[in-house]
Amino acid sequence: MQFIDRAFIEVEAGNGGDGIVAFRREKYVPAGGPAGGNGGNGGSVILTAVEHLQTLLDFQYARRFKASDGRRGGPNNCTGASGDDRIIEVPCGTMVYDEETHELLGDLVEIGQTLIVAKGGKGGLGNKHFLSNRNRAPEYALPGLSGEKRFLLLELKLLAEVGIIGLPNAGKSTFIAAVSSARPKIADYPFTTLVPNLGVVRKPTGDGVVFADIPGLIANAHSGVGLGHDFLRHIERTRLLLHLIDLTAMDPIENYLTIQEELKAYGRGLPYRKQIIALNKCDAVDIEIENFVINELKQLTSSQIFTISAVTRFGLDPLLQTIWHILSNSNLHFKEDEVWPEV
Ligand SMILES: Nc1nc2c(ncn2[C@@H]2O[C@H](COP(=O)(O)OP(=O)(O)OP(=O)(O)O)[C@@H](O)[C@H]2O)c(=O)[nH]1
Ligand SMILES: [Mg+2]
Repeated sequence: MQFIDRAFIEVEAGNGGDGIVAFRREKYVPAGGPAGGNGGNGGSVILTAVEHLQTLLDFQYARRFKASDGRRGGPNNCTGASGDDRIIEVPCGTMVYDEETHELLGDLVEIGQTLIVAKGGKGGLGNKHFLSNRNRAPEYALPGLSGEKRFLLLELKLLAEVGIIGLPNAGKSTFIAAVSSARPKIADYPFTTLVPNLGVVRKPTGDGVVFADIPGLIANAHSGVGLGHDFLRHIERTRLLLHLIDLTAMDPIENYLTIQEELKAYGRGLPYRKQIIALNKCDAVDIEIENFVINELKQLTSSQIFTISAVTRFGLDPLLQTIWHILSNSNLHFKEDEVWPEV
């Protein structure tokens, strides 16, 4: 499912350094000519698309970016040092708009692609530049020009990488609320979630991964029972399914099988998508029940099984660690042109 991530940032290029007025002062050269150097150019602010970012999360904290100013020119025709460019890394797919005019300044699609969003001011000319036959000793130089300053809107279409599936009431929304800043409705009745919620979960490396919490599936959802199964299209392009099972349910094993059946009925690759099973609400059941369910599930699937409590947060860290590990395996990348076998 697509979700638009937005960030507002302010970028300011460096000012050009001033040109200066100076004259050659050398022994035995009575009237040295003009020798004031030009100012250095200001640094520019440049966006560059990188592979290791997937969201615009970092811009919640850092919003203002300034490149450094050019230095003043020096005597003896020395040009001032140029200011350093300020490079800002953004994820591939970032669209860049001028916030005031709404003009699209660029779309950073490819890794390594760059876009100058604020151009550094040119350095001013020193008096040496104004030497002419009419004026052998110009007494003036130009100041450096100001660097450009802009407010930008960055937009990125995010794709959910992890889809959370399970029966109604399994705790899917509670889970996404526990691991992200998403605040979906949570209630102790089925079909609380009617439209998918997305949450961005931060990896230890700093970048975010998008999780999608979708409405609960029930038996025969594929024939329209409950909320039907159309919303599964929102997780068709995820790389991993997190299957939540309510340990307090009457028959957690049956519930597991129900969801597998519904994935098969939906097809389009979902039955073959890698799954991790999380047995939720372990805070509310005895360890014997937990062990029984784990043993039964092991007979049915080779998927990894975790025990968690979305409410007390028990077990969330090891589960997320495993998810990050799986996602770092590039073989799991969803391929745009993949043809799903009919099920
Ligand atoms: N004891 C306990 N209760 C939980 C846990 N996780 C969720 N719940 C409760 O289970 C109920 C259902 O939680 P939700 O997060 O709304 O479940 P859901 O899977 O999103 O449900 P639908 O949106 O209806 O599909 C709520 O009353 C939660 O407080 C848990 O780890 N332990
Ligand atoms: Mg829900």
